Parts: sequence; C-alpha cells; structure tokens
Amino acid sequence: MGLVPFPHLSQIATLRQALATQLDAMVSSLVPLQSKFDLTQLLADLQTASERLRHGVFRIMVLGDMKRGKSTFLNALLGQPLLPSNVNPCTALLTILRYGDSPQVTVHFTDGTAQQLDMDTFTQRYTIDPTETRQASPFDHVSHAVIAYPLPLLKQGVEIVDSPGLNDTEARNQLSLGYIQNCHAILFMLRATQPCTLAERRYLNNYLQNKGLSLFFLLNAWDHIKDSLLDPDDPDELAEAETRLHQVFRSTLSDYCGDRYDQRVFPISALEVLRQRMKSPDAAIGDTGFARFLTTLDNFLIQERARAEFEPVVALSQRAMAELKEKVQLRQALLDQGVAELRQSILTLAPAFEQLVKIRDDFQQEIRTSCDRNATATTTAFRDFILNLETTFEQDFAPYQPDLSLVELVSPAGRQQFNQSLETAFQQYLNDQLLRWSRTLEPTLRSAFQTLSERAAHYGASYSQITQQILTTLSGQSVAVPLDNSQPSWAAWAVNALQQPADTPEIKAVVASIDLQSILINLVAAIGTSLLASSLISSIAGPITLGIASLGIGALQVDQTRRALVKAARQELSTHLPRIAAEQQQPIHSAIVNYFRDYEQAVISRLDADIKARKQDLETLLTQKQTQEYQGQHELEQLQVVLEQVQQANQTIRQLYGEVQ
Ligand SMILES: Nc1nc2c(ncn2[C@@H]2O[C@H](COP(=O)(O)OP(=O)(O)OP(=O)(O)O)[C@@H](O)[C@H]2O)c(=O)[nH]1
Ligand SMILES: [Mg+2]
Repeated sequence: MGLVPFPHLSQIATLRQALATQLDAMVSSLVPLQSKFDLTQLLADLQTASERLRHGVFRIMVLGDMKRGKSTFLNALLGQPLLPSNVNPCTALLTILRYGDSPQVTVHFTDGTAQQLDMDTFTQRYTIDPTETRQASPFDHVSHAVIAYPLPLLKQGVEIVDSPGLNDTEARNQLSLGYIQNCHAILFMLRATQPCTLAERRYLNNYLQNKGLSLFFLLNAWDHIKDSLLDPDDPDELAEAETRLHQVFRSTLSDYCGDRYDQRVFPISALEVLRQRMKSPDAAIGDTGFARFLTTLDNFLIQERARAEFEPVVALSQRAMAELKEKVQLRQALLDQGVAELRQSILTLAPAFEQLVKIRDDFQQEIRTSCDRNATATTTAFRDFILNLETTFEQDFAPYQPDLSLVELVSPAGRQQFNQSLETAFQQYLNDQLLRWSRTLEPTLRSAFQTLSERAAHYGASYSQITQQILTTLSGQSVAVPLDNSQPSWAAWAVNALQQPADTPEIKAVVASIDLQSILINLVAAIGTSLLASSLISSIAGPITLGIASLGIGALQVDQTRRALVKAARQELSTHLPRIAAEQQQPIHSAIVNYFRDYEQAVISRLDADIKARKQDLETLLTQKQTQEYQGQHELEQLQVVLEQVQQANQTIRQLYGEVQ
C-alpha cells in the first residue's frame, strides 16, 4: 500500500459517502409524500447534492515555467514515475490524472473528439520533441489528456493536474488557466536556483494573484544549492546559503503570500523524494520540506476544503427539514376543516397569493434593471479603456519593447526575428492591458451582486411574512414561524448564489465569460500584423541602415529608432482602436447580459415553483377531502413519522459535519 501522503483523505472520503447516504435517506422518506406535496425542487436539490458528494474529488494542479520539475514532483507524490519528465521541455498537454481500474489514456481534441491510447503510445506521441522549436506547437489541435490509473492516492479521491510549462503564446496558457477554477489547490513550482524570473512574476501577477485561489509555492531542486558551495559537505556553509535563499524568496513571494511564507512556501527536492519512494515506498519521507508540505496540504484539506464542501450540505439538510415541518404544520392546522370551509379559506387567500406573485415580478424587474445598468456601464468602460490605450501607449509599451540594440534589421533573417519579437511584445502588452481592464470590472460586478443579494434577502423577508399570514389565515390561529427558516428557500438560494467570500467564483465566471482571448486575438490580428506589414519597418529601418552605413549602431540611432517605432506603433493603434472598441462592445454586453439572465431564470423559476407548490398543496388537500380519500389523523401520523426520519437524518448530518470542525 505504501505511505499515505494525506491521512485525512480517507476520513473525508468516508464522510462524503456518509453524508450522501443521509441525503439519500431524506429523499427516500420524502418521495412517498409527493402525492400530497409538491416537493420537486427540494428533491432535485437533495439528489444533486448527494450525487456531487459521491463524485467528490480533491483536485490539485501544478503550474510553473518549463522544467521546474512539475512532473517529477507529481511522480514523487504518486510514488512512481508515471508522468513523462525530462531534462528537456517535456510535458506538452494539460494532463489530468485520476483513478481508473486499469491504466488508460484519453486524449481530447479541440474539436470535441477524443482518442484512447495506452500509456507508452501516449508518452511517445505527446511529449515535446526536443528538436522542435517552441513556436511551432504540433499539439494545437489537442485540448487535454486524461490518464486513468490504479494508484492508491488517486483511489482515495485525489485528482492531479499536470500542466505544460508557462508559454510564450497566450493561447497555450489559456488551456491551463481555464482549468484553474476547477482546482482546489494550486501548486506553483519554482526552481531554487532560479529565484522567480520575469516570466514567472508576470504570470503570477496576471493570473494567480488576488484571485481567491489556494496557492502554494514549491521551491524545487533545493538539493542543487549544494552544487554552488565551496565545500558541499560543510553544513554551516549550506545552512547559511539556505537562509540567504529563503530571504530572497521571502521578499519576492511576499506579494503572493504576505506574511504566511512558512505556511505557503516549501523547499523540496522532488527528484530525491521520487527516488526514495521508489526504493522504499513505506518509509517516512526524509525531505523535511516535502513532508511539511504534505502535512500543510492535508490540514488544508480537512480544515478548509472539507468545510467548504460540506457546509452547503448542512444548509440544504436544514432547509429540507424546515420545509417539511412547515408543510406538516399546515396540514395539522387544517386537520378538522371541512371541504366548504377549506374552499372558502383558499378563496380568501387569493390576494395573498397575488402579493407573492408581485414580489416575484418586482424582484425580476430589479434583476433586469441591474443587468441593463451593469451591461451598459461595462460596455462603456471597455470602450473608454480601449480608446485610452493610445494616450498612455508610450509609457505602457516601454517595458515590452524588444531590445533594438540586439536586432540587426538589414538582413531578412534579422527582420524576421525582429518581427517575431515585436509581435510577442505586442501580444504581451495587449494581454496585460486587457487583464488590467478585467480586474477593474470585478469590483463593479461585486457591488452589483452585493446589492442584488441584499435585495433577495429583503424580498425573502417580505415573502416570509406573507406565507406566514397564509398559514395564520388557514389555521385561524397564529402559527409559530417554523425553526430558523425565516428565509424562504428560493431566497436563501438567491442570496448564496451571489454572496460569497471576496473573490467569488461567480464573479470570476462572469469575467471569464467575457472572451478576453478572442478580443486579444482580434486586437493582435488588426494591430499587430498591420504594425509589421506597414511602413513601420521601413520607417525604423531607415535610421538603422543609416547608422550602420556611417558609424555602426550607436546609442543615438537606437534611441531614434526606438522613438520612431513607438510613434509608428501609436499611429497604427489610433487608426484601429475605434473600430476594435466598436466591434467588441456587443460581445461584452452579451457576456454580462447572459450572466444576469441565467441568474434571473434560476431565481425566478425557484420562486415561481414555490408559489405554485403552495397553491398546489392546498388544492391537493381540497381534492382529497372532497373525494373522502383524506383520513386526517392517520395521515398526520404518517407525516409525523416522515418528519422524524428527516429530522434524524438532519441531526446525523450535523454530527458528521461536526467532525471536520
Ligand atoms: N536535482 C534535481 N533535479 C530535479 C528535481 N526535480 C526535477 N529535476 C529534474 O529536472 C528536469 C525537469 O523535470 P520535469 O519534471 O520534467 O520538469 P517539468 O516542470 O515537468 O518540465 P516541463 O513539463 O517540460 O515543463 C528533469 O531532468 C528532472 O530529473 C530535483 O528536485 N532535483
Ligand atoms: Mg512536465
């Protein structure tokens, strides 16, 4: 069996199953009541939650630049060299590793098709060929690969995602980025001997910082420090070098982990751990950094992940109980009412039901208004942003400019090289600008969602008052509000769907649904290529050629050339920006509208279903009474039994949840 890296995993797996079993028990108890009550929404919610628990996994993703040892690290975690690794750039695809009874690889293509392979063929066919240049990726048509493998760690409910090294081309990065939201912990791999390069920093700033991700840093190949020592066997010299290196990383990584360096950053030697685990699989891991990392991740797993996963289950179970309780109470109140009396009560209630419908319509209207306002504001902000790019182009583009003193523009090969570096620079510049804009979008959306959340709670409270009135009218007496169910379940849902910790997945989802990638491609296509094709080259080649003809390229020529380049680029920009701004407004507007519409539909359909169910329950009761099917006392006893079962399941769920506290 070998060493278990995360002892809490099996506890969580057991809890998941136990919770799912309780939810299923609730479902089984409730199903027979469907002839009396409309329980469609509640049953669907319970079943979905149970299903989700049964398929629950803990997903870890490794990110980092080329050859940092990502694949080696995952192999060390698994205890065997399953993922291909090499001294050369190696991992070509986003690779998801999950449990399967027998080893099998499925490669998914961008056109939606897939192909199954054995492990060897996969490795042969889909690793980076060291003789290929980085630019021409032969795997553009591949989306990702899934490896199913019978390994103990995977069987315990862990899924592992290996990623190709960070890439020059943003399109390739997007594949890994798209998957980040699906993962519960992101491990960013650095190499001890290369403290945080510019590319790594850029990646961290753009994609990982302040995103509400659970981010851990691994400083791999820590064993390499020895190589740089005068005397590799001198423990004092080693300790000193290690302390110095930690100081460097502490300051570079403080932007990403603040003062939690010790809980977030771990020096490891993946290769040594892999070797050790292959030799003696059961031995405790000797690498203290690696061992500390495992403990930290394990604690994170139980304290944060499990809690986040199970909390909604507890809320749902509580809600199921409260809903049932309310329905039973109503039946109880109506036990002795005759048909005529009940019919009369139902008629009297028409205005109350109309009030519920009015709440629905008012809330719907508010969501729509907020949608219009935000879609318009966002689109306007985007247009202004694009048009303003030109104003600050000089400063903004400066850090990305290719170093002209290294470029030789007189030869065709030199020009081609220049073209390439200019295009990369331009892509990066535009990409960073777009990300900057999308970050400004988040606070706006957050405040819009906050307001909607508050409105949902407000409407929920009014709604509860009326349903309470309905109960009172029907029973002819004051009925106590059942338990803590002061908020109707549609409102609880509506509040929770929007109101989450600072960086809500919802907001990220909206921002992600704005297809920055295609905006970028459009921008690059329109501006980038015309930059290269235009008079730009000749306008800047002029001074250089001149320089070479006379004195060689001096600082003066380089500076002149640089200014000519920026000026020409800015001119190009100014001719294209208005069109780009106009073209992209519609897709951005739609992305925002679609999101709000999805929310509106989900909330309103729940609200609507709730009103209908309340009416329907009364109609059903009336019909039963009319047809003499109704055997009041007996039925009430039955209901009490079910209620007790549901209460029992709810109690067990709370206890189980208590175990992860
Ligand atoms: N000395 C030392 N070498 C390591 C360590 N971890 C990995 N390596 C070596 O570093 C090289 C790259 O390792 P990989 O695991 O392929 O790196 P990667 O990040 O997956 O690389 P790509 O998939 O190409 O991005 C291999 O030759 C490994 O043997 C380590 O802890 N110490
Ligand atoms: Mg790799």
